[in-house]
Amino acid sequence: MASTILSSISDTAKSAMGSERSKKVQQLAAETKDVHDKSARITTDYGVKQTNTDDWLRVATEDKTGPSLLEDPFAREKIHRFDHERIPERVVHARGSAAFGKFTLFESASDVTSAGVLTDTSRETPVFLRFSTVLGSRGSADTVRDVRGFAVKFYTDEGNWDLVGNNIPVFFIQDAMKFPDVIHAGKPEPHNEIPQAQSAHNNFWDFQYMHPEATHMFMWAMSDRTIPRSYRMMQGFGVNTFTLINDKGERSFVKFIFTPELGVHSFVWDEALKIAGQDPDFHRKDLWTAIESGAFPKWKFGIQVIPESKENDFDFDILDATKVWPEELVPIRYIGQLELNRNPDEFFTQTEQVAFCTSHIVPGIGFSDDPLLQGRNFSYFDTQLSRLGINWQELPINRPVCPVMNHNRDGAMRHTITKGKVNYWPNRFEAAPPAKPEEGGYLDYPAKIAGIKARTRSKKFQEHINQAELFYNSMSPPEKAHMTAALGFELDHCDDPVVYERINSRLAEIDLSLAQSVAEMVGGDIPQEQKRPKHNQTAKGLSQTEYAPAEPTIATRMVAIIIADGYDAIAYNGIKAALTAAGALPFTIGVRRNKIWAAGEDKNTGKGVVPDHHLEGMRSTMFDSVFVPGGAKSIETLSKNGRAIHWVREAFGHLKAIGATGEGVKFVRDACDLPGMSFSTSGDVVDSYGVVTAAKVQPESFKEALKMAKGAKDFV
Ligand code: HDD
Repeated sequence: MASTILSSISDTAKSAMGSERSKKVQQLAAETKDVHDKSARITTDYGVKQTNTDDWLRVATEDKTGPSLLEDPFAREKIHRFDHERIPERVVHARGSAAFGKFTLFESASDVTSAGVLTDTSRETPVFLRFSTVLGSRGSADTVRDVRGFAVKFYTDEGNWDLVGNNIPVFFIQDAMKFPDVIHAGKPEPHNEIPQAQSAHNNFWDFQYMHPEATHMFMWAMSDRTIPRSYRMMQGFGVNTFTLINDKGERSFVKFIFTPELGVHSFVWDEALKIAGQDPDFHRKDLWTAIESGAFPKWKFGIQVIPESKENDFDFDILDATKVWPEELVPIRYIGQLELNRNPDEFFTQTEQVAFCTSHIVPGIGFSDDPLLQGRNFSYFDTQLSRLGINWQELPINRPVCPVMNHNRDGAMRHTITKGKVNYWPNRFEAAPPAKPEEGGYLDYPAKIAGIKARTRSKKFQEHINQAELFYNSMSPPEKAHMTAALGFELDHCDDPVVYERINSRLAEIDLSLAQSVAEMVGGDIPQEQKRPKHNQTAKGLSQTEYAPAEPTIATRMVAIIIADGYDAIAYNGIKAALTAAGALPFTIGVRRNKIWAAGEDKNTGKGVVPDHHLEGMRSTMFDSVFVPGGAKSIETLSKNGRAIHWVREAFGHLKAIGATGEGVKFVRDACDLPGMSFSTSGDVVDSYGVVTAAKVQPESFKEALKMAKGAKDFV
């Protein structure tokens, strides 16, 4: 599908993309070669032009092919390079896709931090953002139920700041030392390497039960957040507690949040399941094509700040990564915007080789004693060694845009050549001294520490269920229904009764009716009592229904217009033009990909329409909406086509906006005529459950229904 969208990109969008040349993009340009350069010729890696790269040098006669010669340096180099192409994939978050962009501020946070990137409103800080799934390997599918990574590298004037977050604000564990356990339990099981990219298996759920601290996070994992419609429609959270230090040397605790301009939207589970097979690259393509077409995704950037003096004012520990800071207690202050506006030039050297480290912070930002963050600060740095080698920070994508100078030297694949007679400090030349604070040197906050050396966590780290209940209570009824179904699906894939029975009992600590519904579905004793008194509180900002965009929009939404010979050209062209004008992406789906002819169109003089796809090549799951224009002959053909009927029925089942005109109205009604379903037929426009049909084209009503696509989904 990507290629079709790309071919329709306007020149304006292309030139807008070309103009996005941040400091980082310019730096990379100097390192970039263009394979399409007409003067380029194939050379060996050592620069010798080659005349033949297809035939190994061998001893041969006209009628006999003799042995290949080991002496052929060209053949050996080519095979040798190929043999070593792979590097270890990331041990988690192996599958991802990324883009370049910029970060700008509309409000300075100088009251709480001295960091230039968070105070200088005139700056444009280049960023590289990598999205990922967690559990699957590099070749797994995009739309599986999983947490999504949201890792941002800010190339600031004071050095790289890496904010390595997720699309969920909490985590499974409190202490980094448990990370290998939680990941081993989630990844394919060790004896048979099954299942791939799934949390629906015994070991994952066994771990969840054994670690009550994971309860809050597994409730998020069972929510719609883990089946996002698009990377462009997810929030991003730094998760861990960091600190900010201002010019006066005052310190506060902080959490970082990104909220998408397009709102937070998800698939329904059946769509996600099907797309995983139908188009495993769905999210990757979605991001790529949105950026290529000039529809740059944007997020508001916010901070939640707690002054040091209030550190102990909460009934949870603010350093516990399994807890959110409810917005009623700590409001989000939105101060900036992140925009993605440029796709990478090459996947491996950029998206694969980018390496993030939570330990990479810049002056004005600090760590906290969050025990998960402390361990992460060791792990990321360490993992890059096995993935990329000791000089990984010299790789183009990882290099800062500000000067780098120090006395670190050598190591495999060192690129930088540092001139001079000394490689240590202090030295007799005073060469490359440390920076003074007034020169922008990083100042460690002089925190007072006292305690007993022990393997323990503080008392407030012991409570695990309050926020799990808070999250569940805060869901809308459809979101609760989706969570119940998600738990039903996941535990159905666990065949060890002890696993699902224990989870049923854990759920009874959160909400008895949830536990009962799940137990009913998955088996085991039905819990009979609420195992912990409920607090019945809710908090804002947890339900994704709260993140509808301020201005509802259909921009970048994909609409399939289904036609066969004899379609109504006025209705077809009308809806296509209206959708395009509103920034949506209409696609023509024909009964074949060869030309389709409109009603009354003369095949000798007419142009016909070449559809983007045919009905068997795509599925309704890949679109946000389906539209069927009238035309007696077209509808007669479609009515006899099982796949066409399935398209509409399936879109209806997935609660998508469906539109039709003229004869298409009856076709849609018949296809959607499910038991218990009724349509209001008053007036011209029929509008029920997101289905809009009209005798004539009614683009406005259809667009409204499409804007409400998520609203329609809320009827489940
Ligand atoms: Fe992690 C990768 C996010 C806890 C150890 N993590 C990784 C990536 C993201 C996160 C988005 C992919 C980065 C990329 O695109 O290259 N991780 C998180 C979040 C966590 C978290 C939000 C909880 C707050 N991680 C965590 C812990 C540890 C790790 C506690 C180890 C103690 N994470 C890693 C890693 C990875 C990684 C093994 C694999 C590849 C990499 O680092 O660069 O070191």
